[in-house]
Amino acid sequence: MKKIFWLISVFLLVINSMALVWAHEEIFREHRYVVVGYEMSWHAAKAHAEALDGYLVTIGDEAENAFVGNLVKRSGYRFYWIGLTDEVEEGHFVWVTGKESIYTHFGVNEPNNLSNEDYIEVFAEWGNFEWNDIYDECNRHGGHFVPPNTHAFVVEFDRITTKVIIRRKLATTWGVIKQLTN
Ligand code: MFB
Ligand code: CA
Repeated sequence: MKKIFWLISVFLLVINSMALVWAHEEIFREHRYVVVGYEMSWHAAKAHAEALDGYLVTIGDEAENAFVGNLVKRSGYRFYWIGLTDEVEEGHFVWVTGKESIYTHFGVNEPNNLSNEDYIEVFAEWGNFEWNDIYDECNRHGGHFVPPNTHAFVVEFDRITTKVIIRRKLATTWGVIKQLTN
């Protein structure tokens, strides 16, 4: 009887972990990237990412920009927040991790700070994932509103967080086993 419970528990853990991978997320260069499809402001998305022990995605080069863009595109969203802002000093862009923004990938004539735009979104639907500065509302683009369920954000995790997730799942599974076998 105990052997059956163990088999079921391990099976559930494997499926659950795979589900974590399948839900619009992938690993790239030892980091995990998760596309979150809830529409929220840049600040709310930043807080949500940090509440998950991650951070709003930071992009260091062309390959990472293409990886993140394609991940969002495959997830079916049109726009997404990245963790870049010049809210402190206009024109001086810094990442949410505090790193200076060296690599950038702004669209033509961007950033243009049109009516005070301090937060960076990326267009996933065309081009090669150019960046645009916009104000802190996820459903406005210069006065017109984007359709619902088209604006996402990307949470980046250092590899260590993956182990935390798996450790938490093991603890949950172990708890289930103990309950079932008592
Ligand atoms: C502008 C862009 C601005 C808004 C607006 C709709 O580009 O700079 O941030 O997205 O389009 C023409
Ligand atoms: Ca802009």
